[in-house]
Amino acid sequence: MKLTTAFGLAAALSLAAVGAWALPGPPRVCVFVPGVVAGSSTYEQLVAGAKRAVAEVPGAAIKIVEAGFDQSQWLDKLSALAASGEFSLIVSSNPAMPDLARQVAESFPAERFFIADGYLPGNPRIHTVLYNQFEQGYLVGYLSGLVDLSHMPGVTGSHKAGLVIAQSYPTLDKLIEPGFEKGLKDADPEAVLETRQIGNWYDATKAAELASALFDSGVSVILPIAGGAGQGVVSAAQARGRRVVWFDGDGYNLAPGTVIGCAILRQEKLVYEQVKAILLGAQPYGTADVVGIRDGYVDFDGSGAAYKALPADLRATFEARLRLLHEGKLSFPFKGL
Ligand code: RBF
Repeated sequence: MKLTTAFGLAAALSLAAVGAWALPGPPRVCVFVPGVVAGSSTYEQLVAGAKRAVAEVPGAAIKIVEAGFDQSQWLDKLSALAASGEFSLIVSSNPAMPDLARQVAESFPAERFFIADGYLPGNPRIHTVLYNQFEQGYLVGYLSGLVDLSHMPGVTGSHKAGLVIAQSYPTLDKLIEPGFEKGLKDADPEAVLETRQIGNWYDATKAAELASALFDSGVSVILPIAGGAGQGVVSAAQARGRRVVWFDGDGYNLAPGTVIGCAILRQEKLVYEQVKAILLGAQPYGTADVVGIRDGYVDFDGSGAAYKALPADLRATFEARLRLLHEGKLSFPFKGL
């Protein structure tokens, strides 16, 4: 049994070194960060997961490239990386990346791509895994509705919640926003969602202005989908004793007492697993997977003190709903973008 496993591993490693790649030689991975790493949980997890996978495969190498916030440069930067012929695999993350990878793969057919947090079925050079972000949005929408109805200090009972977004894009428009709204209305059928747009992923000052206006109009809880700019929403909430729900990672420590719930993605685990499997010879190109709560890649992190300080009956109601999703008794199947 042991021998078989050892042989299997050795065979997989030598396959990775000599045969499984369109390019010769040991695997060289490039992580293309479409933005900057600092302040973006999905990107921090992307880099950490890829580094962990590469460290476990002898001979494999990794390079991290931050492409910056100017989206008009991403295609050229990605093309240059493929043109260099240096990388057997380019790994990236966000819903805009599959289409850029598709364009680059047309010119550089030897290149292979794994894109997390994106969706593109049927391209033989690209593998994608999308998160069911309707579920992720639902969780914090439901929590926001319950909190607005509670009689906690700083809560207005306005029957409104806020969404401050960096920009509009298909997974935001078709999954995150409707999921948040559905959760909100399931908690409070009278509630309405107010959405405001910043225009980029870095302007925390503009995010704070938009959030302040929403809070001043009576909103109790805001969800930012804004990368590093989301910090501006947190500051505005802190200054007014209002609340924020967070996305992608653990945001409790950004502002203790202000961030009251976090709907998380287990992107580090997903990227680690996928990159490791590819480095060991798997060739999942052409497939577009979708993972959600039941698969363990979307979840709610209730470990923060501010969540635990919410009224016990509110948490019980929320956790009963979370359980329904975990058990599949409530589900929002992905129907396309
Ligand atoms: N998320 C970030 O945290 N930081 C970013 O800089 C960032 N840039 C993005 C740019 C584009 C064009 C798109 C479509 C998404 C971007 N995201 C970014 C969003 C991210 O992929 C994800 O949708 C959200 O973090 C919600 O999970």
